[in-house]
Amino acid sequence: MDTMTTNTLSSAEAMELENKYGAHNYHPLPVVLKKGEGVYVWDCEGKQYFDFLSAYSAVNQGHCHPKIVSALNEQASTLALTSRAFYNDALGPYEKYITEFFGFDKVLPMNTGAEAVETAIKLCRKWGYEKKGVPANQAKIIVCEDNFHGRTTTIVSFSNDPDANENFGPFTPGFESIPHNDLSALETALNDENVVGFLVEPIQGEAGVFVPDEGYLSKAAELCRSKNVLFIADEVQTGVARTGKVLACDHENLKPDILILGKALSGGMYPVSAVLADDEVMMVIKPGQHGSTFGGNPIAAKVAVAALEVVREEKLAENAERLGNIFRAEMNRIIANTDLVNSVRGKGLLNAILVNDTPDSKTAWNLCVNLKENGLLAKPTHGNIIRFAPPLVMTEAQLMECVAIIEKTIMDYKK
Ligand code: IF1
Repeated sequence: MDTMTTNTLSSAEAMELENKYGAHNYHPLPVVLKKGEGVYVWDCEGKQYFDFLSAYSAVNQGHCHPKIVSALNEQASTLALTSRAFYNDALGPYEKYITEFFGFDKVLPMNTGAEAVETAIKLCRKWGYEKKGVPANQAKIIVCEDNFHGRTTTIVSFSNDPDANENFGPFTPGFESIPHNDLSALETALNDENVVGFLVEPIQGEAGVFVPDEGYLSKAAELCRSKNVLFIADEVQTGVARTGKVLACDHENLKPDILILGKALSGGMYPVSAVLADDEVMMVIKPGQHGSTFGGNPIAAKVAVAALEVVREEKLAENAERLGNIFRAEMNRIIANTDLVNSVRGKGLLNAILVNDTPDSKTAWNLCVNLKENGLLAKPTHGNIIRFAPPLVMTEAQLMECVAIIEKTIMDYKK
């Protein structure tokens, strides 16, 4: 094959190249995407699809949003990277904008979600030693079972998914895992005076869009406050309008002590993540104690401002809330007429259906392959769960087209 003709690659050729030259750390659906615009993506052969994954909620603003593209282009051709050894004229305005947007004193800019989680862990531990008075090296952070916070060695240390941590040890100590959505487990764990933080996804994404009971998050935050423990919300997936509010924590009018954002903070245009906190916490980090070459670079700063402006200007949270209600009602209507799907759950436009088969069955995977044939892209998680998370710029008419595709695919399915 002539590798100089990559611009005219067929889907089969592209898959063959990835398979041959790339590490096999993913098992993608057999579709090769070449172009995206709004809620649509196209494969190498020109077939159009609705994107119902949105790069795991990174592309909330839709593919190639013109406002975010032009922020990227303009800054890329002006100044891309200075490192933090020098100031740059884009970072300050971004920091002002994002802290006002989310209501915190300070932001620490990073790049990927996992780096932001690592940042939050370091920040929380340091606060624990220097403000709470925990003895050296004794700080403990409580996490939830079935969590997903990224893939660094420390983060996989507190995962209970064998795929995530098997043979990646030795692990970082200092984490205790409790069942998610269990206030009494949290209360018990908080009795340890060395606990400095509680790290939680407001809705567990990878676990299969698991929504905790109403009131769980606000009561958990209250328990943390009563024990002088930081409540750390990982909103990398749930944040930036995905669940029908700007933050999933907003559903319970809850302000975390540390907020972690990533993915849609850039509209998926560029790796941009952030940790937000008030001064009392953030100021424990002093020059030289944390950072990264790319964190807070001018492109990231401009792109993130544009991406957050789109959220406001296009009322994405409101749209996600409204379309999410319609979507779950439609799924429930379909579920009433089929044995193939048991239930639908989620908030805003972060939803999942539970396929009526065992987690080791191929049914959900096959359904996703059929959805793809019918023009809609989604991915199974944990074998029998299919996550549905379209870009939030979707219209009601487009959503109803998607519902029709999903309904047809389910009704036509033969085991
Ligand atoms: C992959 C899952 C989703 C996250 C939360 C931190 C991170 C993530 C709550 C780390 C990342 C991603 C990573 C992606 C698949 C995806 C995922 F299925 F694995 F769990 F979205 F549901 N906190 N989630 O969800 O952010 O370092 O990746 O920027 O391919 O691993 P990252």
